[in-house]
Amino acid sequence: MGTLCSVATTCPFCGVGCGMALRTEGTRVVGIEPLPRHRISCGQLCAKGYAAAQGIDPRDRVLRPLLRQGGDFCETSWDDALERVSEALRDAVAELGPAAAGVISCARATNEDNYAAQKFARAVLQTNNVDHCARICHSPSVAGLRQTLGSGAMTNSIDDIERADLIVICGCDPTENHSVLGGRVMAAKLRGARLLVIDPRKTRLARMADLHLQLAPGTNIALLNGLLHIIFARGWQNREFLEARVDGVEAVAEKVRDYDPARVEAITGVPATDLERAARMYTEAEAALLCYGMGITQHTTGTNNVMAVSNLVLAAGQIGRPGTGINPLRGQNNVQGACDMGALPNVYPGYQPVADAAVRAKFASAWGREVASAPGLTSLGMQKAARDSAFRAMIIMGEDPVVTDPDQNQVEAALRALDTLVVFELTLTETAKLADVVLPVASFAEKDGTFTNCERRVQRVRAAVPPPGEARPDWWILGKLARRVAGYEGMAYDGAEAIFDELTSLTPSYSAMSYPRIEQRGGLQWPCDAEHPDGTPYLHAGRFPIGRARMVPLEHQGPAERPDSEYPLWLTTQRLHYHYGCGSMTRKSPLLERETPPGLLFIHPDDAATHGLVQGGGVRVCSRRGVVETRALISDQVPPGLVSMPYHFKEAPSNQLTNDAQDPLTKMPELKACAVRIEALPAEVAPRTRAELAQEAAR
Ligand SMILES: Nc1nc2c(c(=O)[nH]1)N[C@H]1C(S)=C(S)[C@@H](COP(=O)(O)OP(=O)(O)OC[C@H]3O[C@@H](n4cnc5c(=O)[nH]c(N)nc54)[C@H](O)[C@@H]3O)O[C@H]1N2
Ligand SMILES: Nc1nc2c(c(=O)[nH]1)N[C@H]1C(S)=C(S)[C@@H](COP(=O)(O)OP(=O)(O)OC[C@H]3O[C@@H](n4cnc5c(=O)[nH]c(N)nc54)[C@H](O)[C@@H]3O)O[C@H]1N2
Ligand code: SF4
Ligand SMILES: [Mo]
Repeated sequence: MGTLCSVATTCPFCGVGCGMALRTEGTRVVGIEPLPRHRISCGQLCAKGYAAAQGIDPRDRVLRPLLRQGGDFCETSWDDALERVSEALRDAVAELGPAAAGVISCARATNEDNYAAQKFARAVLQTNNVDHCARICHSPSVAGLRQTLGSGAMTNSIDDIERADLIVICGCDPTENHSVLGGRVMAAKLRGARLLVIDPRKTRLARMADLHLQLAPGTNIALLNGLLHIIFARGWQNREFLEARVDGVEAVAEKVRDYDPARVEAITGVPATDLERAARMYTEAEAALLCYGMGITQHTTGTNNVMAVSNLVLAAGQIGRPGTGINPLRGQNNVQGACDMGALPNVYPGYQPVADAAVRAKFASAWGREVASAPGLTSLGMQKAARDSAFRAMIIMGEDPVVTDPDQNQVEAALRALDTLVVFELTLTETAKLADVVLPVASFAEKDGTFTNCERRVQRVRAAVPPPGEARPDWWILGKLARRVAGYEGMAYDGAEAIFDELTSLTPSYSAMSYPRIEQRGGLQWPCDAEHPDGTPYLHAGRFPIGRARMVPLEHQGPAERPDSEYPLWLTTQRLHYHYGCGSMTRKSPLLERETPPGLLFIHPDDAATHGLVQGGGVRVCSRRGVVETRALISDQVPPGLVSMPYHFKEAPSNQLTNDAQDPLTKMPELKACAVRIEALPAEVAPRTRAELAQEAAR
């Protein structure tokens, strides 16, 4: 028996960033313990955190580089695999230019890995084709809040939940998805804070709330304009704040005149009296903390939805103080960091624009390589270009788009159309199964680095055990490829800290950070620079990064696809507490796996009765794009006319059905609203999995 050790690190699942200790025995992680003195989690973890060791168990991992041979994979050496990948990348670029290759980075990996991914795309492939899952997550927050406030991150800190007398939860479900943060919201409510929830579903917090505005899916702008209508009509706006710090107030006041409570009730289904109560609660609060999530961003109007939330926050002046703010709850453990590191097609690290020639010159000189000036393609843009034969080689560093991107059949068609698909993964996901080369990567427990949580806090990740088999950190692989593809030695790092030191020198908001300082301070929140050496717990205290904030007049538009006679129900998609993303890690835990069936459809009792569905009965769900069979979960969590599916289950993938119609500015697809029809399966027929349905279709 090896000696038991304990290594402090950060949870690899959601953006709360709980602290955990990995208990190791020899070269294995044998258990997870909470850290009682951790800055955020204070000794708590949710069920996923406790199951993290099972998610990375070596028995289920890719251990050696794999090469496709016909329908199978065979193991090969690193030397051979790296040579194949570099050859494919060189060929794609030689044939069609740098725009024919690209990298999908990973919001689950470290800042050091993400910095390396965008540097590889920009300095080695010389393209801005680099993107990651923020595209289909909070890209509208990055774009919308940059326009209105100058920064797209959470303005306040998780601790501010305790400083608010009103908490507004709009289009997010934190007890399930940011569980330790959600627990603090419940505690705040129990000690007397008021709670306002805006969500089409009756979430756990909606049931506890002082007021729940149960709006129809995709009617956010109408609802928020309706609240502003009341606020301006009653003179409840924060005049002093608006005069001192905000532009564009008049145009918005003018626009929202059209959104009287009766009209807004007709569009959203929310009673006019509740709108009035909500407007009063929000403007009367001493300190109102607003959190929002995917219910706001995952729409074809995502960026406008975000700006509509921002209008409300500014009108009430609920920003720039402790206990207030506009807080997009960033989802993945390191999605804030992946954005900060510039794993996006239009910005370098620290949101320095690709369009700015001085910025390009700064990076070209720091890296000693020419860089591309054209903005790159987004993740779905690269897929589209692949289907159009204009894009040839893709590296996917730890995402599972076959399960997690909208319109699964189109995603598969794009990945099959590539000359070469390279996937860096822990396990053989549905996406990895389509790859030409799979490269084994080290998990969070097997590498050093940092994650940036949702409140902009950069925290340490520490290697507790060696990677299993021949797995290596993502940055190591990219460094080796850089040498082979372009003879570039500028990525031959000897460890994660060297990368961190390089990235802080080029990312102004990280400039006063270092591993020792992060260690000393229990994490550092950006901006952390000469002016704020100890970091910044809340943003926009005296001024906005753009000087004065902007309010923007917006018109309600509604989802791209709506129910009709053929597809009469709304479908929305959601998460479940016990599973994470594509499920590739959480579904390896028998403890988590026993908590849910492998796929389900939430449906209201009235709709279930109309369709002859019984509790747990099989149901077929069809949209214009695909078919799924699963089991019904009859519940008043959803209102009549709306059904909801989680997206974690490859057996019953909701992304067979979803619509990839996109927000014009950010290319965010409409994952939260499309039209479906359902039919009950006969009692003796079990739902078929996606693989079974596909086999039958192929016959
Ligand atoms: N257990 C678990 N936790 C996770 C994840 C996971 O997969 N599993 N994923 C992580 C990631 S990547 C993310 S981004 C976060 C996401 O966390 P959340 O933002 O909480 O994500 P969702 O559950 O997808 O959607 C939130 C809510 O939006 C509501 N909604 C749908 N349409 C509308 C609308 O038009 N208006 C409004 N106001 N609300 C609407 C839904 O009913 C749902 O309750 O969670 C993170 N945490
Ligand atoms: N219908 C519907 N679809 C959705 C959503 C929705 O609400 N509804 N939400 C969307 C959102 S918000 C998001 S963020 C996406 C998430 O979509 P994905 O990013 O595809 O989801 P994850 O499950 O987080 O997949 C990450 C993969 O990274 C691997 N991984 C973990 N750590 C590392 C590492 O260090 N290096 C590497 N190379 N790999 C690693 C894991 O094994 C896992 O397979 O899904 C989106 N899809
Ligand atoms: S709340 Fe998020 S960070 Fe905390 S343990 Fe759960 S999954 Fe991990
Ligand atoms: Mo996300």
